[in-house]
This record gives sequence, structure tokens and C-alpha cells, in this order.
Amino acid sequence: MKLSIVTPAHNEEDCIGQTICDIITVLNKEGIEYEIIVVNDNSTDNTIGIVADLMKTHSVIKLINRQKPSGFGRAIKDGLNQVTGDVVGIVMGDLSDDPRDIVKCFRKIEEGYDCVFGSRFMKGSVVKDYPPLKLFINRLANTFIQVLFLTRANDITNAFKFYRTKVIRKIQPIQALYFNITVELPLKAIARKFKFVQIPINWYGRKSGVSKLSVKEMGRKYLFTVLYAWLEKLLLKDEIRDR
Ligand SMILES: Nc1nc2c(ncn2[C@@H]2O[C@H](COP(=O)(O)OP(=O)(O)OP(=O)(O)O)[C@@H](O)[C@H]2O)c(=O)[nH]1
Ligand SMILES: [Mg+2]
Repeated sequence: MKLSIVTPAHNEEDCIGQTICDIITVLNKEGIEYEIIVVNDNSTDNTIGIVADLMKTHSVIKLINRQKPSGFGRAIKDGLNQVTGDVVGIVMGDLSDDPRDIVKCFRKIEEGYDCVFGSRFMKGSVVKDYPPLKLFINRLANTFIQVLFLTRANDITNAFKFYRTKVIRKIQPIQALYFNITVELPLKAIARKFKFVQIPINWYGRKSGVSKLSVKEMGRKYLFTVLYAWLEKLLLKDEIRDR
């Protein structure tokens, strides 16, 4: 099975090179066939230059340079459209995710799961430097989602998740244009009863660069996306799901 990593990047010159090199080191060691699709959105720093340099020596890297309008969701969607692997994993470009967790997720898919959801809030997870206010809002939002969807998945809002490519095909059309895509993908997969597992992952707070997520701006969009997926779940309840 081939793995496609989709990594969005906007002004990540301090982190993107290291992110890519760490992924390459870990996946080469494991002997996994893979590609890394970096989706750049109008970066005004040297993000493109760094990725382009690495591309000279690593043919596994693909670069998508998006034009405006930008947006995390738009970038992820463009990345997903270019995937050639059987499995796709979404990994941030700011060194917040642990490349060793990529291998763990991929192995779970190999075991037969359709989706693997990374959770920072399970026994075995390590979380460093999570901003306290963001953490509070995260726990509140995820508890709400858990109650609404009656699911054990407790970190739906985190992007670090892996899907069989067929799952991505079955949850089209993807609507979210911004960070709300992080909840749309897993919730739609849950609504369609794809077989998922949650595993503990590590997460490290950003050490360099600027955060692009404003919880205040995104709150309503997240809520809308969650409720939309919940409605879908209700409507799909008695239908036979065509796989
Ligand atoms: N292509 C693209 N990438 C984006 C956009 N917004 C954010 N990203 C990338 O998405 C990833 C996550 O964004 P962050 O700014 O780290 O959001 P966050 O993790 O909630 O915030 P931090 O707590 O600061 O890490 C990073 O790799 C960003 O470079 C965008 O509009 N387009
Ligand atoms: Mg981040």
C-alpha cells in the first residue's frame, strides 16, 4: 500500500524543511512507499524555496502552489485531489506532529481499519506547550461532539488523521474551506460507518512561526460543520451504505 502525506503550509519557512526531512527519514527507515504533497498557500516567506530545494534531491515530494483565495480547507482539498496513494494522512507543517505517529497510523490501516484518528488525550499521548485557553476550548468542543455523535473519538478537531483513499472518495463533496475541514472529514467518515480506530499521538506546541487558527473566527464555522455532519448521520441511519 502506498501512503500519501498531505501537508498544508503557509509561511512555515522555519519549520517546513525539518518537517519534510523528519518524515522522509522515518518512512525510508520503515520501507513504506510514500509521497509527500506540500500545499503552499501564498506564503510570503521562503517556504517555497525550501521545499523546491528539497525536491531536487527527493522525488517523493510534490509541491502545490495555490493561488488566492487561501484557506486551510481549500489547501487540504487541493492536496487530497492530487493523492496517488491508497492511504492518505494529514500532517501539519509546523513540527507539531510526531513523524513516528505516521508509521503507527499507517500500520493500523494495514491491519484493516478504514480510518485512524490520532488523539492527544489518551493514555500514551504526549502533549507539550498546548496554549491553556485553546486546550479548554478544545476539550469543551470535543465533549460536545462526542455526546452528539455518541462516539469514543475524543480529539476530532485535530487534523492528524489517516484515511483509506476510498473513504475520501465516499465523503465527497467536502464543503469546509477553513480549519473546519478538520472536523468535516472524520465526522463524515463516522456518519458513513467506516471502521475507525483512535490511537494516542504526540503533539508539540509551535516553537517558531505564527499561528493561523483563530478560534474566535472559526467557532461558528466549526459548529455549522459539526451540525451538518450530524444531520447527515441521522439521514444516513437506515440507508445501506454503498462501499
Ligand atoms: N496551505 C495553507 N496552509 C495553512 C493555512 N493556514 C494554516 N496552514 C498550515 O496548517 C498547519 C496548521 O496551522 P497552524 O497555524 O499551526 O494552526 P494551529 O496548529 O491551530 O496553531 P498553533 O497552535 O500555532 O500551532 C500549518 O502547517 C500551517 O502552515 C492556509 O490558509 N493554507
Ligand atoms: Mg500548529
